[in-house]
Amino acid sequence: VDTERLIGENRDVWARFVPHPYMVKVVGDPGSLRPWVLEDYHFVRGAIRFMLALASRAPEGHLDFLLESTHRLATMEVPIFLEVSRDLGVDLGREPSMATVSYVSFLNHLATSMDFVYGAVALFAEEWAYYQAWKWLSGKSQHPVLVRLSSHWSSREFCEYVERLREMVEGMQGDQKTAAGVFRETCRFELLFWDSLNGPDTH
Ligand code: MP5
Repeated sequence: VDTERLIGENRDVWARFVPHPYMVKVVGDPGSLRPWVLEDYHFVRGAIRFMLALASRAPEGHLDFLLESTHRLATMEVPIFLEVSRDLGVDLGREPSMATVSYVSFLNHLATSMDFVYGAVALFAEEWAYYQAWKWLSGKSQHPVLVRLSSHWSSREFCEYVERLREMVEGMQGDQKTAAGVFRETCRFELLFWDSLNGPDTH
């Protein structure tokens, strides 16, 4: 699968969330990050299940990488949400928006009913999207919560992880047209996720 092409074909979508107007708002007013904390906590809990489902179908050579990646979410990212929710006073027990629910069920659907390569394409797309979004924010605010978050998703380690995902997808056989459809839908879900943070659904 040609990842350069996947990225190139979706520049219109990237342009709408790097930077997203919500991110721009957060730089000026870090308190407006509260709905994101709730939504992304639920997204990450769902992403853990997605990655486990994907791992269960992984070719032998990619199994350990997927398990390590899932473990990283559970042990490194989930604690960030617990910490940030305390700092900003967010109740993580509230229910997520339908944008988050549908994004997660889309990912789980891919992992359980399509060939491994297409789930891997979606995983690459969502991680790449986050790397781009938080790299944009990096250095733009001194607020400790924003520094904490952007230093995680724009770190060198995270960048290397996204590159490993890209290499995995690049090295796999798959139908480029189907991969392009999955990649684009994932990018559009990512955009919907950010858009909904500005909307009434999450409040
Ligand atoms: C990611 C995320 C990155 N946390 N939230 C959204 C909406 N998209 C992508 O994924 P991960 O697995 O948390 O690094």
